[in-house]
Amino acid sequence: MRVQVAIIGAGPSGLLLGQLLHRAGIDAIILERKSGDYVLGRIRAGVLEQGAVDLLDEAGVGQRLHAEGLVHGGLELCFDGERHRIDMAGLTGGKHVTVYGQTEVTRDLMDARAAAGATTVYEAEDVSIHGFDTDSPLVRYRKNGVDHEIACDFIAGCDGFHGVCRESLPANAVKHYERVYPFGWLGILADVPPVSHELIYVNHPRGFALCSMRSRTRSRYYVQVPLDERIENWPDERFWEELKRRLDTQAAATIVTGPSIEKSIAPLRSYVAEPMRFGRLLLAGDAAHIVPPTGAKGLNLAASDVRYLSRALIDHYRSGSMKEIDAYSGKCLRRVWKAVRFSWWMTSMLHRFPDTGEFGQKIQETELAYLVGSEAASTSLAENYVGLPFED
Ligand code: RFL
Ligand code: PHB
Repeated sequence: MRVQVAIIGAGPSGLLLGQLLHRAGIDAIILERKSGDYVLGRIRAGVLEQGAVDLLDEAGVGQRLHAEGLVHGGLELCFDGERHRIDMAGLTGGKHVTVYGQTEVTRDLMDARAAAGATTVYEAEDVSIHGFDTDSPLVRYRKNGVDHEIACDFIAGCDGFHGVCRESLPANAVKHYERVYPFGWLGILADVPPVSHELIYVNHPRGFALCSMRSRTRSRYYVQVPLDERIENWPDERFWEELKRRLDTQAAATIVTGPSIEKSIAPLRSYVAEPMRFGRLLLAGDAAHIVPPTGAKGLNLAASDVRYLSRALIDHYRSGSMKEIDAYSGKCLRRVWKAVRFSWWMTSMLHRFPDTGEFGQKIQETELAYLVGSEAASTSLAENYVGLPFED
Protein backbone atom coordinates (compact mmCIF):
# COMPACT_ATOMS: atom_id res chain seq x y z
CA MET A 1 0.00 0.00 0.00
CA ARG A 2 1.15 3.57 -0.69
CA VAL A 3 -0.10 6.89 0.76
CA GLN A 4 1.28 10.40 0.75
CA VAL A 5 1.31 10.80 4.55
CA ALA A 6 1.27 8.05 7.20
CA ILE A 7 0.00 9.43 10.52
CA ILE A 8 0.87 7.49 13.67
CA GLY A 9 -1.65 8.07 16.49
CA ALA A 10 -5.38 8.94 16.49
CA GLY A 11 -5.37 11.43 19.36
CA PRO A 12 -6.34 15.03 18.67
CA SER A 13 -3.07 15.75 16.78
CA GLY A 14 -3.36 12.83 14.37
CA LEU A 15 -7.11 13.16 13.78
CA LEU A 16 -6.95 16.92 13.20
CA LEU A 17 -3.99 16.59 10.84
CA GLY A 18 -5.82 13.81 8.98
CA GLN A 19 -8.90 15.99 8.54
CA LEU A 20 -6.99 19.07 7.33
CA LEU A 21 -4.99 16.97 4.84
CA HIS A 22 -8.13 15.21 3.62
CA ARG A 23 -9.80 18.55 2.90
CA ALA A 24 -6.72 19.59 0.91
CA GLY A 25 -6.89 16.40 -1.19
CA ILE A 26 -3.82 14.82 0.41
CA ASP A 27 -4.04 11.09 0.93
CA ALA A 28 -3.29 9.99 4.50
CA ILE A 29 -3.85 6.90 6.66
CA ILE A 30 -3.94 6.90 10.47
CA LEU A 31 -2.59 3.99 12.51
CA GLU A 32 -3.70 3.84 16.16
CA ARG A 33 -2.54 1.31 18.76
CA LYS A 34 -5.74 1.39 20.86
CA SER A 35 -9.43 0.96 20.01
CA GLY A 36 -11.62 3.95 19.14
CA ASP A 37 -13.59 3.50 22.38
CA TYR A 38 -10.43 3.51 24.45
CA VAL A 39 -9.27 6.76 22.82
CA LEU A 40 -12.67 8.33 23.54
CA GLY A 41 -12.60 7.13 27.15
CA ARG A 42 -9.55 9.24 28.10
CA ILE A 43 -10.71 12.31 30.02
CA ARG A 44 -8.19 15.06 29.45
CA ALA A 45 -8.15 18.68 28.37
CA GLY A 46 -11.03 21.10 28.58
CA VAL A 47 -9.91 24.56 27.49
CA LEU A 48 -9.43 25.62 23.86
CA GLU A 49 -7.67 28.78 22.71
CA GLN A 50 -9.26 30.74 19.86
CA GLY A 51 -6.50 29.50 17.53
CA ALA A 52 -7.49 25.88 18.23
CA VAL A 53 -11.17 26.71 17.71
CA ASP A 54 -10.33 28.42 14.38
CA LEU A 55 -8.39 25.35 13.24
CA LEU A 56 -11.27 23.02 14.16
CA ASP A 57 -13.53 25.30 12.09
CA GLU A 58 -11.06 25.09 9.22
CA ALA A 59 -11.21 21.30 9.52
CA GLY A 60 -15.01 21.51 9.23
CA VAL A 61 -15.73 20.14 12.71
CA GLY A 62 -16.67 23.31 14.60
CA GLN A 63 -20.45 23.00 14.54
CA ARG A 64 -21.09 21.21 17.85
CA LEU A 65 -18.22 23.08 19.49
CA HIS A 66 -19.95 26.39 18.76
CA ALA A 67 -23.34 25.08 19.86
CA GLU A 68 -22.23 23.41 23.10
CA GLY A 69 -18.87 24.98 24.06
CA LEU A 70 -18.84 27.53 26.88
CA VAL A 71 -17.13 30.82 26.03
CA HIS A 72 -15.10 32.20 28.96
CA GLY A 73 -13.80 35.78 29.05
CA GLY A 74 -12.22 35.49 32.49
CA LEU A 75 -10.89 33.20 35.20
CA GLU A 76 -10.49 33.43 38.96
CA LEU A 77 -7.40 33.08 41.13
CA CYS A 78 -8.04 32.13 44.76
CA PHE A 79 -5.37 32.65 47.42
CA ASP A 80 -5.27 33.63 51.07
CA GLY A 81 -8.93 32.60 51.19
CA GLU A 82 -10.17 35.10 48.58
CA ARG A 83 -11.06 34.99 44.91
CA HIS A 84 -9.88 37.57 42.37
CA ARG A 85 -11.09 37.71 38.78
CA ILE A 86 -8.76 38.17 35.81
CA ASP A 87 -10.76 39.85 33.04
CA MET A 88 -9.06 38.11 30.14
CA ALA A 89 -11.32 39.56 27.45
CA GLY A 90 -10.99 43.10 28.82
CA LEU A 91 -7.20 42.81 29.01
CA THR A 92 -6.68 41.29 25.53
CA GLY A 93 -9.01 43.36 23.36
CA GLY A 94 -11.89 40.87 23.51
CA LYS A 95 -10.14 37.47 23.29
CA HIS A 96 -11.56 34.47 25.14
CA VAL A 97 -11.22 30.69 25.50
CA THR A 98 -13.80 27.96 24.90
CA VAL A 99 -14.49 25.19 27.39
CA TYR A 100 -15.17 22.04 25.34
CA GLY A 101 -13.78 18.63 26.33
CA GLN A 102 -11.00 16.88 24.46
CA THR A 103 -13.30 13.84 24.37
CA GLU A 104 -15.83 15.86 22.36
CA VAL A 105 -13.15 17.26 20.02
CA THR A 106 -11.97 13.70 19.42
CA ARG A 107 -15.51 12.44 18.82
CA ASP A 108 -16.23 15.23 16.30
CA LEU A 109 -12.99 14.49 14.43
CA MET A 110 -13.66 10.73 14.42
CA ASP A 111 -17.18 11.30 13.06
CA ALA A 112 -15.90 13.64 10.34
CA ARG A 113 -13.24 11.13 9.35
CA ALA A 114 -15.78 8.32 9.15
CA ALA A 115 -18.13 10.52 7.07
CA ALA A 116 -15.25 11.33 4.69
CA GLY A 117 -14.53 7.61 4.25
CA ALA A 118 -10.87 8.11 5.26
CA THR A 119 -9.02 5.14 6.76
CA THR A 120 -8.07 4.84 10.42
CA VAL A 121 -6.66 1.48 11.47
CA TYR A 122 -7.46 0.99 15.16
CA GLU A 123 -5.71 -1.68 17.24
CA ALA A 124 -2.69 -1.58 14.91
CA GLU A 125 -0.03 -3.62 16.71
CA ASP A 126 3.76 -3.22 16.69
CA VAL A 127 3.82 -0.11 14.52
CA SER A 128 7.39 0.55 13.39
CA ILE A 129 8.84 3.31 11.20
CA HIS A 130 11.74 2.94 8.75
CA GLY A 131 13.79 4.94 6.26
CA PHE A 132 12.60 8.35 7.41
CA ASP A 133 16.12 9.67 6.74
CA THR A 134 15.67 8.71 3.05
CA ASP A 135 13.15 9.84 0.41
CA SER A 136 11.16 6.62 0.75
CA PRO A 137 9.97 6.02 4.32
CA LEU A 138 8.04 2.90 5.31
CA VAL A 139 5.66 2.04 8.13
CA ARG A 140 5.01 -1.54 9.25
CA TYR A 141 2.30 -2.84 11.58
CA ARG A 142 0.29 -5.95 12.38
CA LYS A 143 -3.47 -6.24 12.54
CA ASN A 144 -5.36 -9.42 13.44
CA GLY A 145 -2.14 -11.42 13.06
CA VAL A 146 -1.45 -10.14 9.51
CA ASP A 147 1.64 -8.00 8.72
CA HIS A 148 1.20 -4.84 6.65
CA GLU A 149 3.60 -2.36 5.06
CA ILE A 150 2.85 1.19 3.92
CA ALA A 151 5.15 3.23 1.67
CA CYS A 152 4.77 7.00 2.05
CA ASP A 153 6.35 10.42 1.42
CA PHE A 154 6.17 11.59 5.04
CA ILE A 155 5.51 10.12 8.49
CA ALA A 156 3.66 12.31 10.99
CA GLY A 157 4.53 11.22 14.54
CA CYS A 158 1.33 12.11 16.43
CA ASP A 159 1.65 9.20 18.86
CA GLY A 160 1.88 11.03 22.17
CA PHE A 161 4.53 10.99 24.88
CA HIS A 162 4.82 7.17 25.03
CA GLY A 163 4.73 6.67 21.26
CA VAL A 164 7.09 4.84 18.93
CA CYS A 165 8.17 7.71 16.64
CA ARG A 166 10.39 9.76 18.95
CA GLU A 167 11.74 6.50 20.40
CA SER A 168 12.87 5.42 16.91
CA LEU A 169 15.29 8.33 16.53
CA PRO A 170 19.01 7.76 16.96
CA ALA A 171 20.01 8.94 20.46
CA ASN A 172 22.39 11.59 19.13
CA ALA A 173 19.76 13.16 16.85
CA VAL A 174 17.59 14.55 19.63
CA LYS A 175 18.09 16.76 22.66
CA HIS A 176 15.69 16.32 25.56
CA TYR A 177 14.76 19.03 28.05
CA GLU A 178 12.81 17.85 31.07
CA ARG A 179 11.46 18.80 34.49
CA VAL A 180 9.44 16.35 36.57
CA TYR A 181 7.38 17.94 39.36
CA PRO A 182 7.18 16.34 42.80
CA PHE A 183 3.36 16.03 42.76
CA GLY A 184 0.41 15.01 40.62
CA TRP A 185 -3.22 16.00 40.03
CA LEU A 186 -6.07 13.87 41.29
CA GLY A 187 -9.04 14.69 39.05
CA ILE A 188 -12.70 13.76 39.16
CA LEU A 189 -15.56 14.22 36.76
CA ALA A 190 -19.08 14.47 38.22
CA ASP A 191 -22.54 15.27 36.91
CA VAL A 192 -23.05 18.26 39.20
CA PRO A 193 -23.32 21.93 38.20
CA PRO A 194 -19.97 23.81 38.36
CA VAL A 195 -19.39 25.80 41.57
CA SER A 196 -18.79 28.95 39.50
CA HIS A 197 -19.41 29.91 35.87
CA GLU A 198 -15.65 30.46 35.36
CA LEU A 199 -12.58 28.37 36.24
CA ILE A 200 -11.05 28.85 39.70
CA TYR A 201 -7.30 28.22 40.15
CA VAL A 202 -6.54 27.87 43.86
CA ASN A 203 -3.29 28.37 45.77
CA HIS A 204 -3.67 26.95 49.29
CA PRO A 205 -1.17 25.83 51.95
CA ARG A 206 -2.66 22.31 51.63
CA GLY A 207 -1.92 22.36 47.90
CA PHE A 208 -3.29 23.49 44.55
CA ALA A 209 -6.90 22.95 43.48
CA LEU A 210 -8.77 23.67 40.25
CA CYS A 211 -12.50 24.00 39.63
CA SER A 212 -13.24 23.39 35.96
CA MET A 213 -16.18 22.06 33.99
CA ARG A 214 -17.31 20.33 30.83
CA SER A 215 -20.82 21.81 30.63
CA ARG A 216 -23.40 23.55 32.81
CA THR A 217 -24.22 20.19 34.37
CA ARG A 218 -20.84 18.46 34.43
CA SER A 219 -17.88 19.52 36.60
CA ARG A 220 -14.20 18.66 36.52
CA TYR A 221 -12.26 19.22 39.74
CA TYR A 222 -8.62 18.61 40.60
CA VAL A 223 -6.52 18.63 43.79
CA GLN A 224 -2.73 18.45 44.04
CA VAL A 225 -1.57 15.17 45.62
CA PRO A 226 1.86 13.64 46.36
CA LEU A 227 3.35 11.67 43.46
CA ASP A 228 3.01 8.32 45.26
CA GLU A 229 -0.69 8.83 46.09
CA ARG A 230 -2.99 5.94 45.18
CA ILE A 231 -6.47 6.31 43.77
CA GLU A 232 -7.85 3.63 46.13
CA ASN A 233 -7.12 6.00 49.02
CA TRP A 234 -9.49 8.59 47.60
CA PRO A 235 -13.15 7.64 47.94
CA ASP A 236 -15.40 10.46 46.65
CA GLU A 237 -16.17 11.76 50.16
CA ARG A 238 -12.47 12.29 50.88
CA PHE A 239 -11.98 14.10 47.58
CA TRP A 240 -14.88 16.52 48.19
CA GLU A 241 -13.73 17.20 51.76
CA GLU A 242 -10.19 17.98 50.62
CA LEU A 243 -11.38 20.19 47.76
CA LYS A 244 -13.66 22.19 50.10
CA ARG A 245 -10.80 22.77 52.54
CA ARG A 246 -8.81 24.43 49.75
CA LEU A 247 -11.64 26.67 48.46
CA ASP A 248 -12.80 30.06 49.79
CA THR A 249 -15.66 29.98 52.33
CA GLN A 250 -18.36 30.92 49.84
CA ALA A 251 -17.34 28.34 47.22
CA ALA A 252 -16.93 25.65 49.90
CA ALA A 253 -20.44 26.38 51.22
CA THR A 254 -22.17 26.33 47.82
CA ILE A 255 -20.33 23.59 45.90
CA VAL A 256 -22.61 20.75 44.81
CA THR A 257 -21.06 17.31 45.32
CA GLY A 258 -22.08 13.97 43.87
CA PRO A 259 -20.75 10.59 42.76
CA SER A 260 -17.71 10.70 40.49
CA ILE A 261 -18.04 9.24 37.00
CA GLU A 262 -14.27 9.24 36.44
CA LYS A 263 -11.32 9.58 38.79
CA SER A 264 -7.62 9.50 37.93
CA ILE A 265 -4.18 10.74 38.98
CA ALA A 266 -1.87 12.43 36.45
CA PRO A 267 1.81 13.20 37.08
CA LEU A 268 3.06 16.65 36.06
CA ARG A 269 5.98 17.10 33.71
CA SER A 270 7.57 19.64 31.38
CA TYR A 271 9.40 18.07 28.42
CA VAL A 272 10.62 19.21 25.01
CA ALA A 273 12.41 17.21 22.29
CA GLU A 274 14.45 19.23 19.79
CA PRO A 275 14.27 19.27 16.83
CA MET A 276 10.75 18.16 15.86
CA ARG A 277 11.73 17.00 12.36
CA PHE A 278 14.17 14.35 11.18
CA GLY A 279 14.25 13.95 7.41
CA ARG A 280 10.74 12.83 6.50
CA LEU A 281 9.54 12.23 10.06
CA LEU A 282 7.68 15.16 11.63
CA LEU A 283 6.64 15.05 15.29
CA ALA A 284 3.54 16.90 16.52
CA GLY A 285 1.78 17.33 19.88
CA ASP A 286 2.65 15.29 22.98
CA ALA A 287 5.08 13.16 20.91
CA ALA A 288 7.41 16.18 20.95
CA HIS A 289 6.49 18.03 24.14
CA ILE A 290 4.59 17.80 27.41
CA VAL A 291 3.48 20.64 29.66
CA PRO A 292 1.94 20.46 33.13
CA PRO A 293 -1.83 21.07 32.74
CA THR A 294 -1.84 24.22 34.92
CA GLY A 295 -1.66 26.52 31.88
CA ALA A 296 -4.24 24.52 29.84
CA LYS A 297 -1.78 24.39 26.94
CA GLY A 298 -1.19 20.72 25.96
CA LEU A 299 -4.06 20.28 23.52
CA ASN A 300 -3.64 23.83 22.25
CA LEU A 301 0.02 23.21 21.45
CA ALA A 302 -0.92 20.02 19.65
CA ALA A 303 -3.33 22.09 17.53
CA SER A 304 -0.72 24.76 16.81
CA ASP A 305 1.84 22.14 15.68
CA VAL A 306 -0.82 20.65 13.41
CA ARG A 307 -1.59 24.09 12.02
CA TYR A 308 2.06 24.55 10.97
CA LEU A 309 2.42 20.93 9.81
CA SER A 310 -0.73 20.88 7.68
CA ARG A 311 0.26 24.16 6.02
CA ALA A 312 3.81 22.88 5.37
CA LEU A 313 2.55 19.63 3.79
CA ILE A 314 -0.11 21.40 1.72
CA ASP A 315 2.51 23.89 0.48
CA HIS A 316 4.85 21.00 -0.40
CA TYR A 317 2.22 19.15 -2.45
CA ARG A 318 1.18 22.36 -4.25
CA SER A 319 4.65 23.77 -4.98
CA GLY A 320 7.07 20.84 -4.72
CA SER A 321 9.14 22.95 -2.33
CA MET A 322 10.60 21.74 1.00
CA LYS A 323 10.88 25.29 2.34
CA GLU A 324 7.95 25.10 4.79
CA ILE A 325 8.88 21.55 5.85
CA ASP A 326 12.38 22.87 6.61
CA ALA A 327 10.90 25.73 8.65
CA TYR A 328 8.46 23.47 10.59
CA SER A 329 10.52 22.56 13.64
CA GLY A 330 11.80 26.07 14.29
CA LYS A 331 8.35 27.64 13.98
CA CYS A 332 6.77 25.10 16.32
CA LEU A 333 9.51 25.25 18.93
CA ARG A 334 9.43 29.02 19.28
CA ARG A 335 5.75 28.83 20.21
CA VAL A 336 6.18 25.61 22.24
CA TRP A 337 8.83 27.13 24.51
CA LYS A 338 6.60 30.12 25.29
CA ALA A 339 3.84 27.75 26.40
CA VAL A 340 6.36 25.62 28.33
CA ARG A 341 7.48 28.74 30.17
CA PHE A 342 3.91 29.86 30.90
CA SER A 343 2.86 26.40 32.13
CA TRP A 344 5.95 26.13 34.35
CA TRP A 345 5.29 29.61 35.78
CA MET A 346 1.60 28.88 36.54
CA THR A 347 2.64 25.57 38.12
CA SER A 348 5.37 27.19 40.23
CA MET A 349 3.06 29.96 41.45
CA LEU A 350 0.08 27.80 42.36
CA HIS A 351 1.39 24.51 43.82
CA ARG A 352 2.75 23.61 47.21
CA PHE A 353 6.36 22.46 46.78
CA PRO A 354 7.72 20.02 49.40
CA ASP A 355 10.91 21.95 50.08
CA THR A 356 9.97 25.67 50.06
CA GLY A 357 8.07 25.88 53.35
CA GLU A 358 6.21 28.90 54.71
CA PHE A 359 8.64 31.29 52.98
CA GLY A 360 7.69 29.79 49.63
CA GLN A 361 3.99 30.11 50.47
CA LYS A 362 4.43 33.83 51.31
CA ILE A 363 6.35 34.50 48.10
CA GLN A 364 3.60 32.80 46.05
CA GLU A 365 0.85 34.78 47.78
CA THR A 366 2.80 37.99 47.20
CA GLU A 367 3.27 37.17 43.53
CA LEU A 368 -0.47 36.47 43.23
CA ALA A 369 -1.32 39.73 45.04
CA TYR A 370 0.98 41.62 42.67
CA LEU A 371 -0.56 39.83 39.71
CA VAL A 372 -4.17 40.69 40.53
CA GLY A 373 -3.22 44.26 41.53
CA SER A 374 -1.18 45.12 38.46
CA GLU A 375 -2.78 45.58 35.07
CA ALA A 376 0.58 44.89 33.39
CA ALA A 377 0.99 41.57 35.22
CA SER A 378 -2.67 40.56 34.73
CA THR A 379 -2.36 41.34 31.02
CA SER A 380 0.68 39.07 30.76
CA LEU A 381 -1.27 36.17 32.27
CA ALA A 382 -4.33 36.93 30.12
CA GLU A 383 -2.50 37.12 26.79
CA ASN A 384 -0.70 33.84 27.46
CA TYR A 385 -3.83 32.06 28.67
CA VAL A 386 -5.94 33.01 25.63
CA GLY A 387 -3.03 31.99 23.36
CA LEU A 388 -0.07 33.81 21.84
CA PRO A 389 -0.16 34.71 18.13
CA PHE A 390 1.09 32.44 15.33
CA GLU A 391 4.00 33.34 13.08
CA ASP A 392 1.77 33.33 9.98
P1 RFL B 1 -2.39 11.85 22.63
O1 RFL B 1 -3.73 12.40 22.97
O2 RFL B 1 -1.59 11.21 23.68
O3 RFL B 1 -2.62 10.85 21.40
C1 RFL B 1 -1.58 10.00 20.93
C2 RFL B 1 -2.20 8.76 20.32
O4 RFL B 1 -1.18 7.93 19.77
C3 RFL B 1 -1.47 6.59 20.13
N1 RFL B 1 -0.22 5.80 20.12
C4 RFL B 1 0.12 4.95 19.12
N2 RFL B 1 -0.51 4.60 18.00
C5 RFL B 1 0.10 3.68 17.20
N3 RFL B 1 1.29 3.11 17.51
C6 RFL B 1 1.96 3.43 18.63
N4 RFL B 1 3.14 2.86 18.92
C7 RFL B 1 1.37 4.38 19.50
N5 RFL B 1 1.74 4.94 20.67
C8 RFL B 1 0.78 5.78 21.03
C9 RFL B 1 -2.09 6.68 21.51
O5 RFL B 1 -2.88 5.52 21.83
C10 RFL B 1 -2.94 7.93 21.36
O6 RFL B 1 -4.25 7.66 20.91
O7 RFL B 1 -1.46 13.01 21.99
P2 RFL B 1 -1.87 14.24 21.05
O8 RFL B 1 -2.79 13.81 19.94
O9 RFL B 1 -0.61 14.93 20.70
O10 RFL B 1 -2.75 15.19 21.99
C11 RFL B 1 -2.20 15.83 23.11
C12 RFL B 1 -3.26 16.03 24.20
O11 RFL B 1 -3.90 14.81 24.44
C13 RFL B 1 -2.65 16.58 25.51
O12 RFL B 1 -1.67 17.55 25.25
C14 RFL B 1 -3.71 17.22 26.44
O13 RFL B 1 -4.63 16.27 26.87
C15 RFL B 1 -3.04 17.88 27.67
N6 RFL B 1 -4.00 18.44 28.63
C16 RFL B 1 -4.60 19.69 28.43
N7 RFL B 1 -4.35 20.38 27.31
C17 RFL B 1 -4.98 21.59 27.08
O14 RFL B 1 -4.72 22.22 26.04
N8 RFL B 1 -5.91 22.12 27.95
C18 RFL B 1 -6.23 21.47 29.10
O15 RFL B 1 -7.10 21.94 29.82
C19 RFL B 1 -5.54 20.22 29.40
N9 RFL B 1 -5.83 19.54 30.51
C20 RFL B 1 -4.31 17.74 29.81
C21 RFL B 1 -5.24 18.32 30.74
C22 RFL B 1 -3.77 16.48 30.07
C23 RFL B 1 -4.08 15.83 31.23
N10 RFL B 1 -3.48 14.54 31.41
C24 RFL B 1 -4.16 13.41 31.84
C25 RFL B 1 -2.13 14.29 30.92
C26 RFL B 1 -5.58 17.68 31.89
C27 RFL B 1 -4.97 16.43 32.17
C28 RFL B 1 -5.33 15.80 33.49
C1 PHB C 1 -9.82 20.72 32.61
O1 PHB C 1 -10.99 21.17 32.54
O2 PHB C 1 -9.59 19.51 32.54
C2 PHB C 1 -8.70 21.66 32.78
C3 PHB C 1 -8.93 23.02 32.71
C4 PHB C 1 -7.88 23.92 32.88
C5 PHB C 1 -6.61 23.43 33.12
C6 PHB C 1 -6.37 22.07 33.18
C7 PHB C 1 -7.42 21.17 33.01
O3 PHB C 1 -5.59 24.31 33.31
